[in-house]
Amino acid sequence: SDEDIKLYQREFLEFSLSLGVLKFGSFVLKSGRISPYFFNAGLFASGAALSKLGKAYASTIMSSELLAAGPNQVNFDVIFGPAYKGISLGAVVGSALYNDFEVDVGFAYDRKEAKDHGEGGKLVGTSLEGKRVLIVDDVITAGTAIRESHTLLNDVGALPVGVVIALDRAEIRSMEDKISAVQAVARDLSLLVVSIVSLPQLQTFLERSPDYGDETLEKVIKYRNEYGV
Ligand code: OMP
Repeated sequence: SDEDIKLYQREFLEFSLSLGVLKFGSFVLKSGRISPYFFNAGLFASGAALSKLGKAYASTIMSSELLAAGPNQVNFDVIFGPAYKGISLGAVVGSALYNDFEVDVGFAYDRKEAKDHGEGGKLVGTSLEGKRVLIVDDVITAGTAIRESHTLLNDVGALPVGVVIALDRAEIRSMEDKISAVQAVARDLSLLVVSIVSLPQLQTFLERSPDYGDETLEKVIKYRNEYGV
């Protein structure tokens, strides 16, 4: 592969494999495509796993164009975690940004259903009105969930500036539309999308880690040739 990988990206892939978050085999995706690998972020399911996950997201943010001028400045005010998976992800990312980089941004999330008592409303956390917002999610394949968050944020007067995800599967949308969901989100919604790792980096990782076998690498290359951007 032509895609280089950084130390924290290699460590993230090793750690995901050790937890069974990243698996090789044969998996049917939401899209119906049959993939030789699958990433199940729901298996980051312990204090240690969540802590390391938050650190990997924070490192990605702090080595991306989400940085602003000035020491440890970012170009967003609030992290938004879409229900359900984004809620815990957003919380650990916000916590890691503070612990590792002394960046203190707000945090908010949505409910799937409105409440009829207590704090009420669909949104919980810091106010989003007039704020620059970073959306935190796990995997983007087709990008459906991101578009919903974008609409919701616009409706409350927030300015979505970017998306951070763990894995960009970097697959073409269709034979007629050979850009990825991430590229389409960047183009249609003017959002900067950054990921801890992407499919080309997974290939590089496998090329440098013979332990996972030639067969796995070959299947990933074949899948990338068929569906990769
Ligand atoms: P989109 O919302 O279409 O971008 O697809 C992302 C969703 O696909 C994730 O939130 C999962 O439900 C699922 N998924 C994974 O979690 N991991 C994968 O490796 C692949 C998928 C998928 O089905 O494409």
